[in-house]
Parts: sequence; C-alpha cells; structure tokens
Amino acid sequence: MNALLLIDIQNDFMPGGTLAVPEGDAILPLVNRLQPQFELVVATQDWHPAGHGSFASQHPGCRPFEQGELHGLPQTLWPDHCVQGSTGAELHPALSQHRLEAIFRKGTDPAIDSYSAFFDNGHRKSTGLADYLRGRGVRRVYLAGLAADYCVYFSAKDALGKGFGVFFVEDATRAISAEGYQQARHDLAQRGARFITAAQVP
Ligand code: VGL
Ligand code: ZN
Repeated sequence: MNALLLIDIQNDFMPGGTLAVPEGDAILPLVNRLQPQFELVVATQDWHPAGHGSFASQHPGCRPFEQGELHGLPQTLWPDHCVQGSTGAELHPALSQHRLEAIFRKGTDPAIDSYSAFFDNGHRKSTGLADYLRGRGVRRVYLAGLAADYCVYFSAKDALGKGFGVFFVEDATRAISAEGYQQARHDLAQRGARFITAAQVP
C-alpha cells in the first residue's frame, strides 16, 4: 500500500509566518488534489514548546539562521516557530484535513530538534511513525510539504533507512534554500529515492 505523508504544512512555514518558506502556499492546491488518490494520508506538525532549544532567541548573542549547537549536536538556529497551541503551529486553513488519518507531532523535547517525521535529530527517540505505517501495510511513501531541504528531506532519508520505497513529490514541496535542496536531492537520489511530480502519482 502507498501512503501520502504531508510534512509540516503549517502557518509559520507559509508566507507571512515566522519561518516562511518561499512560495510555501503554492503547494496547497496540489496536496489537496493528491489526497483522494491515497488510501492513507498522514500529516506531521512541528510542535515546539515555547523556548525550544532550536530557537535563536534561546542563544544569547546569536541570530536566526546562524549555525549553533544544541546539547552537542550542530544546530541551525531558527526564529521562534510552531509553538504548541499557537496560530503559527496550526495546519494551514486551506489544507484539506478530513482525510488525515493521523497527525504525528515532533520537536516537543526542548533539548533536541526533530526534522524527520520518524526520529529526533540524534536518532534517539522514535515517533512511532514507521511502526504505524508498517502496521497499516504501507510499503511506499509519497512525501510532500515543507520544507524540502529540512523536514521533508530528513523524513525521506529516514523512510529509506526504514526500508520504505520513497517518492518525493517535487512540485508539492518548497525549500528554504535552493542550494540546500540541491544537496538534499543529490543525497536522496543516491540513497534510492525517486523524484516525481504530482501529475505522475499513480
Ligand atoms: C522545519 C526548520 C525548523 C521544517 C522545522 O519543517 O522543515 N525547518 N523546524
Ligand atoms: Zn522546528
């Protein structure tokens, strides 16, 4: 079975949000059109407590988008975003939600970031998503959402590591950085991910 994974389609990653991905809202009509083509649709939400360690505001003298460190791991420092219960953390109002079977939240531990839908950035704690998908008989995952060079990329990488076939629906994602996405794309292609457009989804 195929599952559609919708990664972090939240207000803060949209134009006007605190960590806006350029043209992030352009994916909305595509992801809504894709959903009825899948038996299983799962979404993720970046869901940080206020004062999360990935926020530049928690690192005196540091600015957003600088490289920092968080408990021994290299960490890009972000503007405050997707704070639990805030409007910015809500799924975008134009995202169709009635077919979402589950929503997996991540980034809740203040001491570690969590880009992937499957694991935290230290690969220490699982979100349970892989077992959930296996339990539903899923063999292949199709990924869409934000941002292509962070959370969609790391989710795709972990899905490959867990043995799923991975299809990256390129026009249903947008990146924070074009160069970052080129590197991510190269890495994923080498690991066996396939890149398709929404029109090519079976
Ligand atoms: C994301 C940076 C920080 C993402 C989440 O969803 O791609 N990026 N937190
Ligand atoms: Zn985040």
